[in-house]
Amino acid sequence: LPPAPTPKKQPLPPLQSCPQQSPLLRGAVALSFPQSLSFSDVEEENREVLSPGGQSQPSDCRSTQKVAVLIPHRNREKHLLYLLHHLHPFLQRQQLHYSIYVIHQAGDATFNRAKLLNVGYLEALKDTAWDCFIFHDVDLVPENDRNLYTCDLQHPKHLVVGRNVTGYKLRYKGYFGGVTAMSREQFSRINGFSNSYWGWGGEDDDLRIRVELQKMKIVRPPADVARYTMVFHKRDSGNEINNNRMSLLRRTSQIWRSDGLNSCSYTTISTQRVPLYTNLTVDIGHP
Ligand code: UD2
Ligand code: MN
Repeated sequence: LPPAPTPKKQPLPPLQSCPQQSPLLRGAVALSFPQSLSFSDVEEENREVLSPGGQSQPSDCRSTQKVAVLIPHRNREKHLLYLLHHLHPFLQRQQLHYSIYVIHQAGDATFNRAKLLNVGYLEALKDTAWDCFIFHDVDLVPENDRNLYTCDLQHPKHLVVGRNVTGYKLRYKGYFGGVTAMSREQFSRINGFSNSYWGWGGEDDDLRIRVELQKMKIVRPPADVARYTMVFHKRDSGNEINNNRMSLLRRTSQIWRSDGLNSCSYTTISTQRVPLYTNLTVDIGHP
């Protein structure tokens, strides 16, 4: 008998780009925060779609951007749970190729949100050449899936116009806190965040100054879309108000070139690829 012909592997046709507007969007959705929700419930909800480390991509089209969501974290497990519960389906409805990174500050030295986000950017790029980064507070849950978690390639984007706790009004002109989206290139152009803001406040204004120094503008989605629910919390211990922030802010234009991504020193203690996210536990030092 002649040898059986080896079956030729049919090459898969290249995936088409996803449509400009995802057909899965629902607009404003009612958010729920069930008391009894657990991490295994949320894992179960997403079992079919997630790869380890909280990564997903649409199965039938190619996402226009690859997006890394970076969440600075310490001691806010319940907030993290609610955010993951809402964010995974939200990002999937937007047909994004994405991954969620939680950057966990080890130890009990003063918290440093901005430095953790720099670490997240540097570490996430070791996995994939992400196009777009979403810098995301753990306690803010987006209310409307037309608030797209993609980057504007011209200008940094501020995604939080309004929050339930402030009557859905922009806090002040130039406000740039909470959730922001910057392309890989935009963030590297401004040398990332400052590493020098220990404790609460100022780091978001510093980021705005860096953006303005590069002659970029801050763009925002329409107010009826850029709405968030902030899960109630008090000021954390270990994140006391930074009384030094005003004097730091006066020096941003002189020091941004040498204080940022290029001076961010830290030690990675562990990288865990759990089902819902990649957890980076890092020692970022102290003030
Ligand atoms: C505002 C900004 C926030 C940041 C902060 C000042 C909004 C919606 N948010 O948040 O982006 O500029 O002021 O630094 O305007 N965190 C922990 N554990 C801690 C402390 C902080 O995980 O012990 C993380 C967590 O992701 C939290 C974020 O840091 O959401 C900001 O801290 P916050 O929520 O206490 O500050 P808030 O709500 O005034
Ligand atoms: Mn908050």
